Amino acid sequence: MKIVDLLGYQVLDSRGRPTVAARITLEDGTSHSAKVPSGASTGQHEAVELRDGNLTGANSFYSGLSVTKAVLNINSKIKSAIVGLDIDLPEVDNRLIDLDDSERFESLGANATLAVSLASSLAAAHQQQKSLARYFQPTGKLLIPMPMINILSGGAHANRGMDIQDVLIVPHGATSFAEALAWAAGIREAAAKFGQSKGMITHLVADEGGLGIAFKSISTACEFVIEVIDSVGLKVDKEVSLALDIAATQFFQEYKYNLVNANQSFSGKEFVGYISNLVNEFPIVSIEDPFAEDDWESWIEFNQVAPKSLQILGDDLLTTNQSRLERSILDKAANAILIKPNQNGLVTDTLKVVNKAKEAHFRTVVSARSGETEDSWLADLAVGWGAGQIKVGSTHGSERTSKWNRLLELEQIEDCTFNGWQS
Ligand code: 2PG
Ligand code: MG
Repeated sequence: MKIVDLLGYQVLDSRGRPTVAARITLEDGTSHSAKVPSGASTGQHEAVELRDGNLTGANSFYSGLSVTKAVLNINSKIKSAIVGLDIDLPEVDNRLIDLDDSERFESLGANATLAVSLASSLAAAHQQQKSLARYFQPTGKLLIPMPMINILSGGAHANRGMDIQDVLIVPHGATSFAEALAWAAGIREAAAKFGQSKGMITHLVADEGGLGIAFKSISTACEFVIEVIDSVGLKVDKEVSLALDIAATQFFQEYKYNLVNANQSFSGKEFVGYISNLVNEFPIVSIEDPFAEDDWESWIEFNQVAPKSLQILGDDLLTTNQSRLERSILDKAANAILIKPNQNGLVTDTLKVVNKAKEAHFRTVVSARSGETEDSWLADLAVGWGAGQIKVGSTHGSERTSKWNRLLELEQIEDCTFNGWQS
């Protein structure tokens, strides 16, 4: 079935900032559109998000963040290259690479390429009369991922009220996705009430729907969430554990890890010790970006001393990038990778990263961004790719619930399993 039209346009994300949407029309008259998300704590090795940077004129209200250049790339070069093709995702992605063979889509913008690549995936799934999840895995039981849910937010997502970015929970004792989400929603609610009862400011909700309570120390934040889990009658460690996104690149300056709220500063070696103590003291099953994006030495050192069962998850370190993943496999710098399609720029190449990671027995966690849209394609990708885990933020905000709700739907309508934490 042929692509008869392509339209790029600017829309808003959950932070009220512009982002790119693309809409593909097929010869049967159906249209398939997708919007791309955008990060705040971005890694410098991510594919390039093209923004206008204009502070005057029609789009100046967006403080230079408008994306009309990326949109124009879709409506000119990309449109000419793909209209008339038979819908085929790998072929569309190859055409995008032909148009921009730079390392990180510097010319077209990864926000333009991903929007088109995603819209093509949806169109290709439609052609085969399948859901997006089933397009990637046509037969067999689908794996519904274990969610990692944000309870407390800090760092770049909450005005740095807490030094680290996220304290999350992993409801690994749940026997279905629906149960896992119910537990998470209960814990998120109880956290707000508990904080309020202690006189904390709990009405400030961060970018990903978590509570933006200002905790001076990481330990106090962990203790708080543990107390809340216990208060709703769930067993800490046995049923629900903690996960942290340290997002350490954000507070790494001049070779020092500076915990500003805690008023502490560490060398790389010292911070390896600090993180080791933290994971030994608390029921933490996953730790993301404990060190800065290019501090490979600390990552490698930590990997040697960390408990074998701990998930050491690379986000800014790996940026969904094949060569950085390969380096981390060789160097034994991590054992899991966060998968964010917009760090990569193409759906097919993101899937290649997932497959490479699985081959190396790295765990894969598909992740939303802090600036999201109401689209739910991420849920289908996580399921269709058998990623095993997903991170979407908290249980608040429609840009978050659209993904959770799609997973609830897939769990109902598809032949699927929910294997738990180790899958
Ligand atoms: C992260 C993400 C999502 P951002 O660091 O993992 O939580 O944040 O999209 O701001 O990079
Ligand atoms: Mg992260």
